[in-house]
Amino acid sequence: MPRYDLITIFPDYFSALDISLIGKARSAGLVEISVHDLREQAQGVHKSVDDTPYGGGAGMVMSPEPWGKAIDKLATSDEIHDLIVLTPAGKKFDQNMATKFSQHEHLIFACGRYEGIDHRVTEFYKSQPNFRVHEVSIGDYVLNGGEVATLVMLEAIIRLIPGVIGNPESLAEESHTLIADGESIVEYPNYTKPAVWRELCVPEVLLSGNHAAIKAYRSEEALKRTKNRE
Ligand code: 6GU
Repeated sequence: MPRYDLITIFPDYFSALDISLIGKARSAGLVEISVHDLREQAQGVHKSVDDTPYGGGAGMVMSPEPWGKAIDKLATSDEIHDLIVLTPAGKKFDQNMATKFSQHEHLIFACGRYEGIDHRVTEFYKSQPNFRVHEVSIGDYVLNGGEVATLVMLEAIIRLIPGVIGNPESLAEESHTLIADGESIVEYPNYTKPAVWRELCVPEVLLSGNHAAIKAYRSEEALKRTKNRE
């Protein structure tokens, strides 16, 4: 079963993982998620996890020592661990990345706060043979920390794990399904009953029962939507 370890100073963010599809996947034993409080690895009465930046500048930087301790506790020498460091400076997360991560057995999410984690943490784990390090961003905007980004990634990844979605056919038809060489297409528009709502009609072809015509119409609409997004 795939294992996901989350390291954060705000474990409460992850109560969302108890509900809906992810909550069900966890209780069904399809995935294992553990949340770890970084502060438990901090020293002293104040359990401080950050300090002022060398070289000066605004804000605080997360100290390497608590991170090293927290990550080491989750690792073994005979397995490969994918360490995902959440940072706005990382590689942009997309469906292709979600697919790859969904095939890995052990993901560790390092949720930094403030101005980020001391750079030596990524540098150190990149040098370790049992780690693959991925610096990931979920988009070109700044969040206060990696917690929400981790929730976004987990939602995209876990729904791809076999057995999590009841009808796997719905995965094949949805938006961002890869077609060729990294290209993806968004989904055609969907309609349900009633056939007329606020004087707006469902496209005739969808009521025709002509499956070939419906298929052609949907491909055309999907292509139009994909082009309009560029
Ligand atoms: Cl992963 N972290 C932060 N702090 N901000 C972000 C982000 C991550 N992705 C986009 N903005």
